[in-house]
Formats: sequence, structure tokens, C-alpha cells
Amino acid sequence: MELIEQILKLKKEKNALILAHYYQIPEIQDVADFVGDSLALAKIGASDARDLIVLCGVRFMGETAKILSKNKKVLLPSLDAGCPMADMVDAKDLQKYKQANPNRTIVSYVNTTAEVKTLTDICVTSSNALKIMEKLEDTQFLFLPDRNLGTYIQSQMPEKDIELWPGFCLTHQRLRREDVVELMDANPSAQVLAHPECNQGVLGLADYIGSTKGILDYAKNSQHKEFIIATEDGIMHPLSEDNPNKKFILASPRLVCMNMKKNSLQGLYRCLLEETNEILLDEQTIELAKKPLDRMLAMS
Ligand code: CIZ
Ligand code: SF4
Repeated sequence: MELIEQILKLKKEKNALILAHYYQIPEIQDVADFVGDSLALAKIGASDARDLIVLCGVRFMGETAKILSKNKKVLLPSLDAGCPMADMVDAKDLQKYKQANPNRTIVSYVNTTAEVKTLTDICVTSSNALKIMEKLEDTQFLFLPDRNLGTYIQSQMPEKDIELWPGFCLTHQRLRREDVVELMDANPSAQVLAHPECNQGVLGLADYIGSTKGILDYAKNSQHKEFIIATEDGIMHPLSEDNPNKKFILASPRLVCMNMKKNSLQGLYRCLLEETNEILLDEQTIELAKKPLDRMLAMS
């Protein structure tokens, strides 16, 4: 309790903005000014007047916020909170791919490093990927890094030629189809809500497939009362807060992202106090990485 009060006091003194992703621990979500997905957080970071931002999430989210707010100070409570999926694309490999395939439009999921964004034509998130790719007139794409989200997009747009980078989210990949089948048998009236980063076996069982925000909106608007949730454990907190009379069952106790969970209240306090762990990117990287993000924002 004392720690929470100290964080709130410091935040006020420093006029800081605390942003938290839905996959953060409940205590961090509760102390934040805004909780959202990576894109919503980056947009709020850019439009808010405060110029000190503490982003409680993983590194690519901090980088995205910095790219969209280059004159602000963006801090990450744990600088080593990376995203193994983002790290599955090496910028040099992507550069080679582009040289060999100059006609393919490079579509990058926001879960990529700033360096990879500099080599990207347009960024997408799990909530706007399909809508944006349907609007593009291009016919040949490389989608990276998530092959699960990419396969889902391919299935919805069979007329387009989409090559997939072989990346995946370690956390969502741990969920097996059998885990979901077992819970469906035990909870026959529950609907299955799945994130597109889950594997195809799991997605084939889903009543709804969507981003974190998509899952939250679906659960709120649904007449159903029970749901099996196939995404990272942090989302259980806003789901139960928003819907006290509905039941949510996490599809597996293994759905915990170790990187998202590197942030703690103590780490947040220290980061705010010492203003350490700043996200620093050079001007050229910011300028080039901003282009595909701006293109996405203009189209969504
Ligand atoms: O973009 C995000 O915030 C991620 C990683 C997941 C989602 O579905 O919102
Ligand atoms: Fe990366 Fe998956 Fe963790 Fe999200 S949940 S930060 S995609 S490893």
C-alpha cells in the first residue's frame, strides 16, 4: 500500500504519465493512468501533455512510444523485458530478404524492434492487421514475425500472395489444443476467445479470434456468461473487473509471459524515482521507423 502511495506521489511531483499493457500484473495496471494494447498506449503517449512516460510493458512497446513521441522521455521499468518473438527477426536477414524479393511489401506486426521497423513498408497490430491488408492494393507481401497471425490473415485473404516469416510467440505457443478441449468438456457452455498468436489447433476451436482489446470488447458485449481465455494471463484482471458477473477461465496456467512479468511495483518506483532505463533511439532510426507506423495510423 505504501509503495503504491509513493508511486502516485512521485508521479504527481514529476508530472509523469504511467502506461501499462493488459499483460502487466494487476497491481501495475491499477496504478497506471491508462491500460491498453501497445498501439493505444503509444497513441496516448503521443497525445498526452506530460513529457515523462513510464511504459510498463516490453521493450518494443517502449520503442514504439518513443518513435511516436521523440521529444519525450520514455522509461521502461525493466530494460531487459524484451519480446522473444520480436527478436526472431534479425534486421540483417530482413535486409537480405528485401534484396532478393524487391517486389514484396513488408508488413510488420508492431511486435518488432525499431531497427526492423526501419525496413518495413507498413506496421499492423493484431486488431487492425486484416483491415489494413485488405485495403492495400499490393498483391505480394511478406508478413512478419508471427506465423500464426500471418496464417490467420492468409486464410482470410486467399487471393493475396503472403509469405510468412517463421516467428511465433513463446507464450501463446505453449497453449495446446488438448488444454482447450479439456476445458471445453468441463465447461460446455463456455465460449472460447483466442488471440491470433495462438497456434492453428487452438484457433480452430475459437468462437472469437481477436486482439486483447478485441477480446475485452467481445466479452463485455456478449450475452454469454462463461469464457475460456486463450491469451496472456494479465488480461484476466481487466476481464473480471469489467464483467463481475461473468466467469473467465484461463486456458492454461502456462499462458504467462516471463518478459511482461519482469516489471514489478518496486521496479516501477525505482525507475520513476531515478529516471533510469530510458529508451534511447537515434534520430535516423526514429525517422525511418515512424514512417510505417504513421502509415498504419493513417489507415486505421
Ligand atoms: O499489440 C499488443 O498490445 C499486443 C502484443 C497484443 C494485443 O493483442 O493487443
Ligand atoms: Fe512477446 Fe508473446 Fe510476451 Fe507478447 S506475450 S511480449 S508477443 S513473448
